Amino acid sequence: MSSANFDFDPVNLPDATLKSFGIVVSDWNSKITSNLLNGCLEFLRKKNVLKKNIHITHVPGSFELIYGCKKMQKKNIDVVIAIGSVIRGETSHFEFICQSTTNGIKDLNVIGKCPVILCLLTDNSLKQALDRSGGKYGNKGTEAAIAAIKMSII
Ligand code: DLZ
Repeated sequence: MSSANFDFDPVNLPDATLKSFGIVVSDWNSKITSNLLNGCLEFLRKKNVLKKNIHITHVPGSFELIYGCKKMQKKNIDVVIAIGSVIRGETSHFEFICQSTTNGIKDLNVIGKCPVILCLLTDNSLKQALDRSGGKYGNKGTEAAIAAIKMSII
């Protein structure tokens, strides 16, 4: 686990054995997003979520997570998880992508038929992103899986 953040305490989680999860993964900064995906999958499997109940789709960049998650919500799925990594460059693109993606996912949580967990790393550097995707600050993909399991019974 990443830190002393007890909101993501993996103990006392509901039974999600028969729940279904859709994971939409952005391929931009794929080294980071594949680490996040692995952390997420490892935890879901550790909690006995069946392989056949985990559906994975890839999209080109974080901005496309919105559409990917919208499509995923229409399937027979209990919780969707959006995985992306935005790393600050020298333009304002960073803010645009972070804000629009976050807002889009928020809208899906308001109008869609199942919750969407936001696992969007927004970092200043590649090193920071590595630290949070399986490095010294743990793996935010694992935290997303914990949040998803909690939301699967709501
Ligand atoms: C264009 C762009 C840039 C500059 N940076 C990132 C990034 O750090 N992380 C990310 O996930 N996507 C980035 N993108 C791509 C956009 O998300 C999107 O794929 C394109 O603008 C095409 O719609």
